[in-house]
Amino acid sequence: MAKEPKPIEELSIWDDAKAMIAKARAEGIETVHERLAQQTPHCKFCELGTTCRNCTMGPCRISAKMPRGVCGADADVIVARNFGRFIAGGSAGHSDHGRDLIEVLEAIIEGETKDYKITDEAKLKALAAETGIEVEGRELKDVATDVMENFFADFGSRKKEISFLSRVPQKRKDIWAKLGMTPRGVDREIAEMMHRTHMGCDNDAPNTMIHAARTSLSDGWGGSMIGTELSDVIFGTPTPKMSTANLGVIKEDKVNILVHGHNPVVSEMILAAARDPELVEKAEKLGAKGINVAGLCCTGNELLMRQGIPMAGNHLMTELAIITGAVEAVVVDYQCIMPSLVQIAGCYHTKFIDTANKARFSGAIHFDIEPHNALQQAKEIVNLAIEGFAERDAGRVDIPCEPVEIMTGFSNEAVIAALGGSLDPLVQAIAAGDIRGAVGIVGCNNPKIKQDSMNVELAKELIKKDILVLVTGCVTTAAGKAGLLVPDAIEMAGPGLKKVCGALGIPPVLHYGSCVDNARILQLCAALANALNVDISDLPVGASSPEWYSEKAAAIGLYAVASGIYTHLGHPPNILGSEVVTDLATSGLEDLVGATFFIEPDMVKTAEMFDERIKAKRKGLGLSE
Ligand code: BF8
Ligand code: SF4
Repeated sequence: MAKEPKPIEELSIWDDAKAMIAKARAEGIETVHERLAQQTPHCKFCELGTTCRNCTMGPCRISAKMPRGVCGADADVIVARNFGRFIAGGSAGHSDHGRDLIEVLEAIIEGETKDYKITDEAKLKALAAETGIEVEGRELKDVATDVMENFFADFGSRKKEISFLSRVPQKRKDIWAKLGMTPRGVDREIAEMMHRTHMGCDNDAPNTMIHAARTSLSDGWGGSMIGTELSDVIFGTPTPKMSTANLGVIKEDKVNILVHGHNPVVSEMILAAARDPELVEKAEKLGAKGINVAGLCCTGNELLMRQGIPMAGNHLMTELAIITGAVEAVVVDYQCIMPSLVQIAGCYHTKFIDTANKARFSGAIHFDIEPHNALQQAKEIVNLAIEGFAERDAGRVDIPCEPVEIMTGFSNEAVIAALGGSLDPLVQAIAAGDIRGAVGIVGCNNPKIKQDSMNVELAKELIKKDILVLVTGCVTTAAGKAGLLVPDAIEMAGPGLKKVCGALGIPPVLHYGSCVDNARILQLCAALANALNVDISDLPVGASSPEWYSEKAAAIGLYAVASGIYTHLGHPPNILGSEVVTDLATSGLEDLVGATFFIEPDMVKTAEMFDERIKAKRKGLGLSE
């Protein structure tokens, strides 16, 4: 018998979400919330992390009565192995995305594409110089070739360490070297994680956890950082700009195309095609007032940061956006795309289009977007969307709200430019206590949690305490819808933040990009630590992922901790079946890497924990309150 899903009021803090969940239920369309009810209660063994399917002597489940699997592995070994593979999955996602950017750079260099180009030459040269490549007196193409080869090598096994370790404070590198945690090639760490967790390899839980941390570091300082930096080189480094967010960005009188996924390689081309005068004219001939491209999830963040394209929603809004009935096409690349979108699109005139061979969806229209054919394929996709406009059923359209304003585009380069060319004013504001510290709130929605309740509450609690907040990923839309991403939000902040952000005309919550762009936050922390000649773990900073769900979010959390950043999670990963692993994650890592995870579902308490930590770190640096 079908289980009752939760009442709508308990599912989201947003009116647009609640209106669309109600519409879905009225129209008999199933969403993530109904499916969660069906899946609840979840398997206790899986929740604790004590199931193992790594060989066919099993599968095995560990309990007090059955303390060892068939091979003899105990709960500690099994939990650590499962967590290690979880981290490898997340690191692989971000990093394979980063590799795709190197391949686009390669296509540009080799003249295989005219659709992409090097947009930020200065940034390319700066990256080259930072990673030890000669720039002076050389052709741009030669510099670009060396950058490309260097980054490709960062994925392999020939390097002792990845290139961007040049950014890491020496004290941090010494800690990693001592623990055997220095990230080498990205693919190497991920492959080694899979090897170690094969039956009969790494059967010492703490040792497996150290390699999990190393794997995540290869993502944060490797794959993700390469993804962010090359996206800036190819599509431009973000600068501050205004945009809008929520389902109100979908326009009743326009052809609406939603881009969803992560990699700007696809969404930038869809945007370029949507601006093609011939296609705009065709849309107008068919009765539309133009073509509207809006973003979902992280590829939305990428377009928002660089092009100011509006944001329709985050993870739990992706199904609901289609339920407006006004979406002609959802164009996806990869990651965090619920397969259910194909079925929901099928309930309307919406075309669901996938574009990557590594992320295909049964029932979708498939286009293979490659560097050599990207714009032409994108134009065909936009054309399909335009033709779909005539099929829209006006009687089923409901766009539930007006959009809210947001400010975006805070790359480190933009922040430094706004500060007059160096980080010194930021360091001074921290020293003076106007900005007491900073916390990055990152990650997802999870249907187990009332959508965005924790993301928004934590941001509000922190800025009240003069703690600057940086947001990425799906927290962006949450903060934006709550009115936190506009300069007026200083009214919700403490006096110090109000003074500093007011003087700069910026919000107290800064949009720092997509999930791979957490690399920007790592870079900022490293630069601050270097400016103060301390380690990252000495800084009054923290990280949080209140509503996380994905392997990628876990990898982000772990690379933050391994980089020395105290990190909050709103709910635990599936590790509680091992005391050894849980204790290591929540306390033991402090002695090893100078930071731990803490798990706390209450956001007022979470903000207090960050406050305490920041107080202690300020004291350690000799700064007054
Ligand atoms: O990489 S925040 S739900 S969309 S995993 Fe996914 Fe989480 Fe959103 Fe972006 Ni990140
Ligand atoms: Fe069971 Fe060991 Fe095989 Fe895992 S590796 S399924 S614990 S026998």
